[in-house]
Amino acid sequence: MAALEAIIFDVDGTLADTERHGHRIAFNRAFEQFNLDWSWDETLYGALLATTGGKERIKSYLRDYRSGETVDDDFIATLHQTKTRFYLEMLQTEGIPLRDGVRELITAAREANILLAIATTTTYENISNLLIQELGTESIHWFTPLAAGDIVPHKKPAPDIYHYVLEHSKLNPEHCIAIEDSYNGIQSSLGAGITTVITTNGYTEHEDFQGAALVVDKLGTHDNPFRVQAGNAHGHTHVTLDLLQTLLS
Ligand code: XBP
Ligand code: MG
Repeated sequence: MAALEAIIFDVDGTLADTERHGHRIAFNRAFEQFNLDWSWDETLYGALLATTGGKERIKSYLRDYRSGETVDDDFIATLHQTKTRFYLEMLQTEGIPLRDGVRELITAAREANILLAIATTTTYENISNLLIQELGTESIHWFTPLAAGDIVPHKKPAPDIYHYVLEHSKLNPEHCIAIEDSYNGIQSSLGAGITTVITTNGYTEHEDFQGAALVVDKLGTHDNPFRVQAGNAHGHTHVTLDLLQTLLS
């Protein structure tokens, strides 16, 4: 039996529901700021999520929906910096809460000396500020490494970001569990050989999660149990360290 040594969390859609009312709004505010007549409604944004990474998402939008319009990479980078500024402003003024059960699982892992790490496509400041806002200033040091954004050449679904985490923590994938919310996320974690639990959200609930150890609608808590969408929860009502250990065995 492989002992559970680490939990590696995705961020967007997993730790918090950041996409629909967070990133999407920030992109639209940036487009307005630059007087662009681009507007991403909730449905269009769902389709655009097929591409991970904000700069990459803007490029795929131009390619697929605005043929004939060309902008250079420097402009996209500037536009994206503005989007990040709006996103951070939203985090500070409105806040984006952690999903049900996230705080409890992180607390339990810390008490049991299970290593915590982050493997995300989003910009570093987006995750560091979310953590500070929701879990306090010290919490950015709880995750080693906190791997984010352009730190690797290829974003999810490539496995690079999980390989980075494994390399930097000197962990063997057999002892890790990844928690993800999307098709692109699980392609990335499974690509690095890591057992993966999926916690779905409105944008991802109908995606293909072939290969997941378990698919649930939230991590859940004792009082707010998850709904199992695929896999065997072994009698558990929410995601606990015991359940994660059982899924590794
Ligand atoms: C998350 C993303 C991110 C955010 C935007 O993917 O794709 O791009 O939507 O973040 P995952 P940035 O949850 O699979 O890591 O604009 O900072 O890139
Ligand atoms: Mg995600």
